[in-house]
Amino acid sequence: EGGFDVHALHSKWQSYWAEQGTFLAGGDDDTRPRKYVLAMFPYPSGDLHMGHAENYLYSDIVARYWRHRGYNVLHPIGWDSFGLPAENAAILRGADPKEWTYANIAQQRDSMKAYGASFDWSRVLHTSDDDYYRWNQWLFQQLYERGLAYRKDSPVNWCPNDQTVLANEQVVDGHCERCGAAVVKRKLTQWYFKITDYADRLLDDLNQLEGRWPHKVLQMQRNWIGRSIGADVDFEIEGRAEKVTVFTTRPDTLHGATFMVVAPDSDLAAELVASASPEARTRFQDYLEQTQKQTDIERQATDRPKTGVFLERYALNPFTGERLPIWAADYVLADYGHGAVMAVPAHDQRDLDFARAFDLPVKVVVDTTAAVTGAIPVIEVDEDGVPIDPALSDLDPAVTGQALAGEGRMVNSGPLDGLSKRNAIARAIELLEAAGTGRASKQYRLRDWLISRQRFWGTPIPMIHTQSGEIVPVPADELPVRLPDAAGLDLKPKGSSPLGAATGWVETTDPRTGEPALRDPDTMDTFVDSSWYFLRFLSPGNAEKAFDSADADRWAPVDAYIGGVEHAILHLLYARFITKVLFDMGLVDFTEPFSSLINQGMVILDGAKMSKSKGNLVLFSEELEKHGADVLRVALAFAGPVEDDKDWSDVSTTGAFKFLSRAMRLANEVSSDPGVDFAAGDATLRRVTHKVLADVPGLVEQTKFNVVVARLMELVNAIRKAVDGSAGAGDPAVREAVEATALILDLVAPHTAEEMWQVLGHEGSIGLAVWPVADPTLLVEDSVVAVVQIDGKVRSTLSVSAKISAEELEALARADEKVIRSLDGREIVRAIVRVPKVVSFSTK
Ligand code: ANZ
Repeated sequence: EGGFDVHALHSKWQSYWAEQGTFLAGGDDDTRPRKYVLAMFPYPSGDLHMGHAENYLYSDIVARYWRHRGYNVLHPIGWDSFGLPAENAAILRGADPKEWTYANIAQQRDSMKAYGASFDWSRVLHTSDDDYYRWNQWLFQQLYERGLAYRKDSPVNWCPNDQTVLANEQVVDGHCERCGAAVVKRKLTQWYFKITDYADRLLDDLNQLEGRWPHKVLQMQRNWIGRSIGADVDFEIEGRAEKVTVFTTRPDTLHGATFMVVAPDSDLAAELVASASPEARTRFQDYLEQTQKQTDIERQATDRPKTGVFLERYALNPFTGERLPIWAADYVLADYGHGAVMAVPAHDQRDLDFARAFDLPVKVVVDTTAAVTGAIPVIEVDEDGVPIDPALSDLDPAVTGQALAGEGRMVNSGPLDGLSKRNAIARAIELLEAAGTGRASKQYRLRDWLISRQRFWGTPIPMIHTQSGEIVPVPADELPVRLPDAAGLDLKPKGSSPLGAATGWVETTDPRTGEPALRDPDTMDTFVDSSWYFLRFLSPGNAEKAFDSADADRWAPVDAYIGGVEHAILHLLYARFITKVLFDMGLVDFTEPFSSLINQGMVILDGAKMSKSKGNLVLFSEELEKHGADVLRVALAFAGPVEDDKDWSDVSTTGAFKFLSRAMRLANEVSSDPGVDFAAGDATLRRVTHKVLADVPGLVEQTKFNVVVARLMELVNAIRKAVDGSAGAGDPAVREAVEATALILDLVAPHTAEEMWQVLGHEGSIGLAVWPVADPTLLVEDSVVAVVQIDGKVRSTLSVSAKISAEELEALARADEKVIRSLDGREIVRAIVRVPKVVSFSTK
């Protein structure tokens, strides 16, 4: 098939777009409706890879699509350029993280431009630029003023390899999200953002994203926030003035509590054991050390043997007054609920495993036999109307080792007896509240967001530690607090921030008194940078504000956000949180930042994830060099559904090249003039064209980009047939079809599309040409010829849709002129209809 000079074609149009500013978003006076399309911005660690190629292809398809529909589209790009990958790479190479970062950005920018993505290059931002990160500092201080940024001393996730703390969200299965080292706990004073204040809103507002975000992502966020509804119950402790409160989702089972368990690493455990025997104290200390070596995941694993130590103390059951021995065991976590549980071994598997390991009593308080046997629950009662314990020997958890967690009726539970689980929970809470020993309560798995990092390459925390130990904000007019020069600083991770050693930088004065003071040496988690960057794109270069609310009103929220599912929790949750804070500050008028979310699959090779270490990287820049952007883009778009993983070894660049050549050749063959009346063209080809024009918008909006390419391939085949057949290259329908091909092809292969458009005799960029609307009269289904017989003789023929119904066909036949004439007033007594081809009338 005839080829063309791929590289010349690409650079020609890339220069044209740059000169014309084709893809700059329209300004304030642009009256077109707006769309904000955003691809997750990249880290500048090394060159772009095929995952980026996929990401920016999809955002570009969506952006181009809305332009073709007459929208004013904003499709910006920037770099998430602070962070560990850059810093670690810089340490490895003995380079300045700044130089390394900006060199990578330059390289990535070249690749993106060579890819022909329709970005608005006038709005580029880098989070490591001081005119960006000063607004992180502003944001931090805004949160601080509202009590949403605070410091606390608590056990934190510590990566021994990166020598820095990690947010909960950055710990994956007990390991560092970045480097994979096993994460340990350390007690440190750190800065936190109070995301837990927003837990309910973050959870409830997910409902409004249903159908707009992938369901899987919504579910992951729900689980991460993890709201549990239950009760707090206060237990008196023998020999201790203060009560101990536990959180339980099953206050109905309080009569079945037979012991209490506290987290070994809680302050409570240390305090309770202080008055125990020396042997118990030693046992506890040993056990605590063992516990601290374990990750939360290990501690919660259900399949490991239960361990623990008795603290020689007793709690009193608020319902029964029974004495409950208090144990410390690692399956109870210090930072969930109150770090203590009432153990109900008959109905909780973890408690049962523990009770069986240490020979503690098991007391059944829910009769689950009905649920177990599937029978309708019948409560057996004695002559006083008191329910009799069911014969549970074959279900006794103490014997079977299986806790009875299911539904049932309360037994052995005094005033709760006979109630269902749900009613018993409500009743138990009423009783606790009346007695002042408990109350309804909610708990969340979500923890506050730990945002301070002991690393160099990030936003300095804009706070000052005074001599008197106070912490005060850096005055707003002194922002930004710029990073010092990295030269001369030891960036190697050592557990404290490298900035602490930058003497000239860290030493400052108390803004109130002028006395010597120290800057906070930590930097912010880079997820702070990315939590609001989509707003900065709206007001690029604004020196007065992070963003202008009027710009936000015009453009935001983001209409389509495109990126990998690996950001399902971290980034998206933080961006949602900050958006809600900005809403509460009155700076934006929406509460969710991303109206729709598109997750792409991964690009893999021979079934395996690509990675440098495996040596199976397909390099984006090399592929671009080999094939040019359009072939790559078509091949990727055609490779499969957006959300599926795509195996690069199955992706056909040859097929994509042939298809583009075929389309280009057709453009060269068209011999009618621009502006010719399409209506006079070949009807068969016109129908194919208009069907594609009618279907493609829906396909794009449902992100079925691979189907769009398939439909274009069909269209190109149909045109070829028409050109080589009776219609010929001069038929107006051929021009119409080739123009439609170019206009749709522009979504995936913009350079080729521009060239076709020019060859077809059009002025200006095809990227801004509005798509023609499909002509509904050309959209009738494929028609067939139906015959109408009257008393066995064919009297007429009808051209009808192949999908016509019997009723419609009969009605058409009865209304047909020829039929009416042939009937000549005779009455039809019988009609036999065989859709879509035959109608047979009988007359008297
Ligand atoms: C008594 C009980 C009886 C419980 C029963 C469950 C079943 P979720 O759903 O995850 O919120 N719990 C409370 N604090 C804990 C902690 N710090 N570490 C480990 N476990 C803790 O789980 C809530 C349940 O987990 C609570 O309800 C408590 O055990 C336990 F048949 O209380 B339950």
